[in-house]
Amino acid sequence: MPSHRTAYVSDTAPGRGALRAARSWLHSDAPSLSLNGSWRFRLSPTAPVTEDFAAEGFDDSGWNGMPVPAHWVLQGDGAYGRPIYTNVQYPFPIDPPYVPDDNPTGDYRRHFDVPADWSDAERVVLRFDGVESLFKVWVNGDEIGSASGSRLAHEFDVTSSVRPGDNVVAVRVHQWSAASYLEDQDQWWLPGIFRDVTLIARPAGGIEDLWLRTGFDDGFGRIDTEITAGPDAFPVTLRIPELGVEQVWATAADVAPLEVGGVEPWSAEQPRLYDVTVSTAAESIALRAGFRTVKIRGDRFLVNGRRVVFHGMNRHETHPERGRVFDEEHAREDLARMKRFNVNAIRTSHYPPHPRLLDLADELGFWVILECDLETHGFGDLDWAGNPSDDPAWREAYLDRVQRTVERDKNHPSIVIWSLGNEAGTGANLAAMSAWVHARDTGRPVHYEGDYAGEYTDVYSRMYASVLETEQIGTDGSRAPLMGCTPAQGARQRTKPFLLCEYVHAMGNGPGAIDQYEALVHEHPRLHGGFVWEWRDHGILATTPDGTPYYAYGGDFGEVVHDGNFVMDGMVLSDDVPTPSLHEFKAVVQPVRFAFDGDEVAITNLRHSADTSDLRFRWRVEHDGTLVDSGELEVPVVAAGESARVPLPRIPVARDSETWLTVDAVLAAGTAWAGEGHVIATAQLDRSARRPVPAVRRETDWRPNDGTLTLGIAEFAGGSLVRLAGRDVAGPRLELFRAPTDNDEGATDEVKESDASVPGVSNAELWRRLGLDRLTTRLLSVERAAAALRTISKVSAANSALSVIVESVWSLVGDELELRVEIEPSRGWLTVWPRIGIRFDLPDGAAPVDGAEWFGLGPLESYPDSLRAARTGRFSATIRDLSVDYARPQETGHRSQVRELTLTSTGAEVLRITALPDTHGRRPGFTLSRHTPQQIARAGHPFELPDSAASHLIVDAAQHGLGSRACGPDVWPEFALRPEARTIRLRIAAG
Ligand code: IPT
Repeated sequence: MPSHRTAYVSDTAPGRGALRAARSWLHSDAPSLSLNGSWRFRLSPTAPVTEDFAAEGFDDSGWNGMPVPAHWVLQGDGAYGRPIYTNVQYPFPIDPPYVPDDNPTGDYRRHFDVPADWSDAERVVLRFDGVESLFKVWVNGDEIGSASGSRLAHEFDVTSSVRPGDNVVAVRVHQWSAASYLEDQDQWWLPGIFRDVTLIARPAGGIEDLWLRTGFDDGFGRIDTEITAGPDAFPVTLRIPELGVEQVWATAADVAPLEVGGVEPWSAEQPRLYDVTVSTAAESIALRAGFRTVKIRGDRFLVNGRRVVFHGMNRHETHPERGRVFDEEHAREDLARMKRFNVNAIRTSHYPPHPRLLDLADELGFWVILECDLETHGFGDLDWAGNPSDDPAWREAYLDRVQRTVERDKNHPSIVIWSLGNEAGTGANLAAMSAWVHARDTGRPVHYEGDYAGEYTDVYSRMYASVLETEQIGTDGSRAPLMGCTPAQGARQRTKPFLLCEYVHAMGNGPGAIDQYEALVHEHPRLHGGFVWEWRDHGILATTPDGTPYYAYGGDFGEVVHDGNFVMDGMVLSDDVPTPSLHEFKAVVQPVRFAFDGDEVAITNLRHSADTSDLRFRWRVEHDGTLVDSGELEVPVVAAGESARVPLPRIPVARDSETWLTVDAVLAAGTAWAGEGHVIATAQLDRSARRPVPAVRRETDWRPNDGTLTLGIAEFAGGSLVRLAGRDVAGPRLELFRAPTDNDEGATDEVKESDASVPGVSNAELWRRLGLDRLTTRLLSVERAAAALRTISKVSAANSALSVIVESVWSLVGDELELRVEIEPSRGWLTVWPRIGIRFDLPDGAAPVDGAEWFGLGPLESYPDSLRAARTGRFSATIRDLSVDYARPQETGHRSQVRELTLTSTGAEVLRITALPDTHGRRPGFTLSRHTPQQIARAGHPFELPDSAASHLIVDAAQHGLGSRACGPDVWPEFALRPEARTIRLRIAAG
């Protein structure tokens, strides 16, 4: 039976006791004392019935140490339980507001010394910046109060309980509480005191709260100051030394808006900040103000009068060892990385981050959608029955959450939109939150995606809308109904600015089609871009029993319910490595665009407001990837939204090789986030002279043969290749399978973009049903001619009548070996195929292949719907670096449009392969890996891949696109690979 003492865990009220009103997180010179550090800690599997641990004299000598801030499940190597990952599901019965008796509860205690001179303080405040999920506080045995709202700040008045010298604080933290129903975000459940704990002396005559509402209009800055302070705080002085401002207000009644001339505006591109101090005799507050005005005019979202396009990321607070514990250095580096990849916006999904993150966003420059800590997604599976969002019993909790969100961060110029939360259905409590925000802050609009009908929000927002649907939203003429809207509501939504709060799901290898969304933004000004789901993988560093480190995902900690690797959907891997998709994003959204036209290039500046005076423009010419000339383009300064045409340099065109011009826009000087020369935009121009493709030589003297022979460097036995240049090689065999990507495994119902897909059934499942991962071969014929060998095989899978006929012709052309493979499917194949390739297996042996050099697209992997970051050039990589370490192994490493490929062993050339275009001019791609697709498909984590020193080369006539179907649209038809006849032609030589 739960005791009355623990009944409060099911209390829907957000807090009790001496909890104080929310206020800004300010940099003040008032004395404070960090209570971070080692606390005494005890974990109980259920909420203990007694609170005796809170008594001053309680003996905690038998307890262990626990760092604050930390999540207890990430400490002590499992001694304090394990993390749980769920996306939509609640990891406890849906029985609101109750939670199970099995409710891990952490009791924390520590001593602290209050300095003697704090006795002047008018008040002493104990602040918690983040505790998951409900906690109760005692000081020197006095019960102070309780609070919930894990990612929100809570301050308690502890004035009457603290004393100079030694004090004891005790905190009881429950992993589960009524509040857990409001915190069903797609992430790990990580209990504990995970943000700072601070004791603050509030001076008499100090500034309780401060809000500088800034604006910018035509060179003038505006500051509308709200000071929350007693009459004894005045006079109050506001200083902005750089602008020569020194304003003294004698009384509260005198405080009035200021207008300041000669001000430079703040923007995400030019994050101009001014140091401001606001002081009384007792306290001085330091802020960094940015001047900007946020407005919605019609269906445009404007900052300083100019339309904003969000090239954003959804950012969770996650770290493989610390979880949601903030590390400023890491966060700064992470944000600098965003800037380097042309990210200009952050949605703080789905809760306020550590308050310092907003200081960094102000300073480095991001448009921020600051989201409240709220999600009740698990009620979606109940058709939203019982959803707290529409239940008056939870109204106070909802309002408390949004008040704590807005009040804490209201001073940040980077925050341009408030978001009520995520995936919480709809209802009166959300509408009440919005009404409160509108009344409190008239300077920023309100966002909430779940308000489909647009009843209480200012921007129209959707997640994972397809390209088609997004286009329909951008178009006035479209009659297409909008999701969740009556025609009238849809018409209202079309009067607002639109953004995709989540799009292009970056799980595993993918997403594709980022460029299609980007193109729409420039065609339909109502569309304001969006926020990729999501920035980082949330892997947790773990080790296998034999000590191999890996990044754990759902299920790796034995959770009862979990959502597997759905938490590994970032553009940055858990260990900070940017994935190819982030490079693709960078290339797609590059703020400077190039259009080649004859002997000129038009350079367009798509930035919000910054001109191009911070950039230089470099060019280089390469012949088959070898540099032949380079220089700088003379480009006048191009204002935001403008273009300039400049002449191209003279380009020496080669006769026997490809000629490519590359133009880069680079930073002319270092910034806070990148060094001088950092490339922000690139384009290439193909100036190659046309060269004939050697015609296929048709042999006429074919006659049956046993297929055991030598042709140049190739040795055959029974019609099969056994050696190339003296090295054992098996193959080539038809390979139609790729280790399914997370998008291939996606089974969304919505497949209207791809008629070859089946609603509710993943393509990977269709491929497995068809046996693409277990093809078998029957040799139909072997023939030879004077200097050629021809085999014809029929390839099919057990229990399938579908087949593919593969004709391979090996021939000597002069002293060059040519392989031509004609691949022709039977009738009746209905699905898309993952690839059409031929695979060569090079077993382990002396001098194993361990790298590749190629001329083609690179340097990173690319797929038909993700080609924008790839450029034509000459590249090399180790076999290891040709694959990306996705958290769940899957297809990786495909390099498109290869012309020449050299396999190497410790730098020495082993085999040289030249790929000839097919009759449509298409060139194959390749992957080179230690593992076959079948081996990769069987592994759930990288450590499950078998040790291998073999190498597997797959030359693909084509690969299927990537799409975003793990959570969103399937591959667009143009990039979907249909079973079709293909030809691969290779010239192969010894290294
Ligand atoms: C959407 C969620 O908002 C986000 O938190 C994340 O879970 C994402 O999906 C998938 O990774 S909700 C989904 C039902 C579209």
